[in-house]
Amino acid sequence: MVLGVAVTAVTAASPPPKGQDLSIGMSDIPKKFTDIVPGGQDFLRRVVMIPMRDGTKLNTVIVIPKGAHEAPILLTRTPYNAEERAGNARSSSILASLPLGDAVFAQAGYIRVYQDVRGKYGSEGDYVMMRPVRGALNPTRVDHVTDAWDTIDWLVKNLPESNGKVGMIGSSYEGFTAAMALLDPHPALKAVVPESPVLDAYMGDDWFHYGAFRNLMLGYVHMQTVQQGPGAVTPSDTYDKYEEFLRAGSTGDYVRSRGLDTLPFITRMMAHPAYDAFWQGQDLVRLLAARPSSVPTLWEQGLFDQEDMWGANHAWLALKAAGHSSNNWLVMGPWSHSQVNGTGFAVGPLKSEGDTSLQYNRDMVLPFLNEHLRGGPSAQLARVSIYNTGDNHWDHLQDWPVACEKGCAAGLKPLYLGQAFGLSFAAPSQSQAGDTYVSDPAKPVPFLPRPVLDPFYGYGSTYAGYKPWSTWLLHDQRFVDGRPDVLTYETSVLTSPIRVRGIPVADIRAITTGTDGDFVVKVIDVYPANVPGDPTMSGYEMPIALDIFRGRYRESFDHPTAVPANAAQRYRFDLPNVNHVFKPGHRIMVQVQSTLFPLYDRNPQTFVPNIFNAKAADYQPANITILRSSQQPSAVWLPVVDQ
Ligand code: PG9
Repeated sequence: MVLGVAVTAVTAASPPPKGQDLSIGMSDIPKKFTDIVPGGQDFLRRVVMIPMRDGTKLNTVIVIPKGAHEAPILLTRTPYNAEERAGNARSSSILASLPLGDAVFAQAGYIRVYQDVRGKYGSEGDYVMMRPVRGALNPTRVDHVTDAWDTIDWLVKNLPESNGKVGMIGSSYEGFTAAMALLDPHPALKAVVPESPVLDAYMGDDWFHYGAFRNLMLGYVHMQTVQQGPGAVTPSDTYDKYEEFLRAGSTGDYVRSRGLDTLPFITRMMAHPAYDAFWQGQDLVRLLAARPSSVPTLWEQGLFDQEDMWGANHAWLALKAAGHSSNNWLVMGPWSHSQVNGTGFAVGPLKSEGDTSLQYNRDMVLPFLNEHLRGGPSAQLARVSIYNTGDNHWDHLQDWPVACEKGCAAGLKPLYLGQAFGLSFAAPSQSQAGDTYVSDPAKPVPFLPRPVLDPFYGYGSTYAGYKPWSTWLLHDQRFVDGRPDVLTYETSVLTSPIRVRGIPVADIRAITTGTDGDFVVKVIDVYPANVPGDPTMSGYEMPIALDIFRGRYRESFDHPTAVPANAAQRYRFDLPNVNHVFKPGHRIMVQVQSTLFPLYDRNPQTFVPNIFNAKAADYQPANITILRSSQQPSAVWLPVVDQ
């Protein structure tokens, strides 16, 4: 019984008058619906499955300008969903359809192709994270070298609109697949543009930096490898990744507690904490230098790439050392990771003169592709183009670095850590000098102000226009320079400019009471206390180069050794490229610390065989003394140039 509800009987009445039918059908979804794009489309979009030599078919989206004839092809091989990467299929114009970074190629009439790598999204086959080249690490018959070859072969035979010439382009993972094609290029592959390519993920790209593991990339592996399509964010009960990773214990404990040890690539990384044959065998920098191609290649590197700071510039240097500079060019711009695909007016607080991403795509990449895929005219590119982040313009150079240890136009100049936390180009004269801090793994130094959010998701990637992850390398370091475990050295206010153009080298001598430990070194441009017209930059401590080095690898990356407690040791490592001017009124600052958490895993500071599996008792505070005596000087070697 339903109390208080009047129930009216519904009776089968006579049908309503014509035009007033109130009844609903069985389904509002028609069996077939074809979109009508008003005004039609100025491009054709074909989605095809291209067969590879082992029979596996790869999902490929081909966007062809209507009426194309003798058009060059630009190919990107992606793990990020070709159908999405190729833009909006329902736009009326190719320009609105393709992603922003493709605009200049669309305008120039290129055929644009995006393909899912095997095992991802619409492609058949098995997905292997950064599938290594065939051989010891990859027993199958296929890799990105063969897949690129087979794809190009199919494209030139099946696209009557094309001129039979193919270029490859792509950033990050897509840069890696582009670079892979160079190991055995198809004869129709006429030019390649690897952009922030992941080439050595141990030394300075995504997974490790000089042996320190990048915790925050675990979420990326989770998303990429839980399933063929888009994956999910790692479940979390804690807003602040700092707190979450700290509470978990070791990185291995974090992984196991979330079931991530069932993801094969994560277990492979954990099984290879050192730079052993596993990492060396997939170091594309050395593979490319050992098998250099003659394909014209334009390497692109962001100067503030928070993910892949290593690949492009090291490939260029290695190919130059192998005698192959004549078909290799290098562009280094004021960009965070993959910013060349968006707009380039600024990176963090550093504003550029105009849209540097557009300048790069329009004035460098397009002429380069036109020269090699269309037969000219000559792009007249300088061998190296690098943005000058001090003077705010492009510098076009015939070589890089301009200043280096030997064989360059200028040498490196040591800027010594000095007494009273000063910095000086004069060598120290005191003996026994040093500065001590306690590095406590229970209180690691954050790499961004807390809360530190997931970099690839929600507010951690963008919050009210602020992009914490993509600009962290430029974050104002005032948030840590008062910490007792961060040593901050600085020059007095500069009265004349100091120009740096090359690769600074951190050269730290230190004593620790522990048996392992990390060193983070930052070179910072300190703005004047008052910047008229731009108060947000007043006193800003802007890093221009920083990195982390894991102490156990100071003698060898493949054979780690315990750091002898209480004995002076030297830690020497290259920092990222700089082309900068420290201006009058500014100061140069160097900071030294031992943690950069939770981006990098904590070193327990007790030598253990595998840091991924360190136990709670292994995490011990250590007294670290940075030496700055005449016998044991610490310095950052700067690539100082006159002009
Ligand atoms: N940096 C991303 C990546 C992560 C891991 C491996 C390869 C690439 C990317 O942007 O693609």
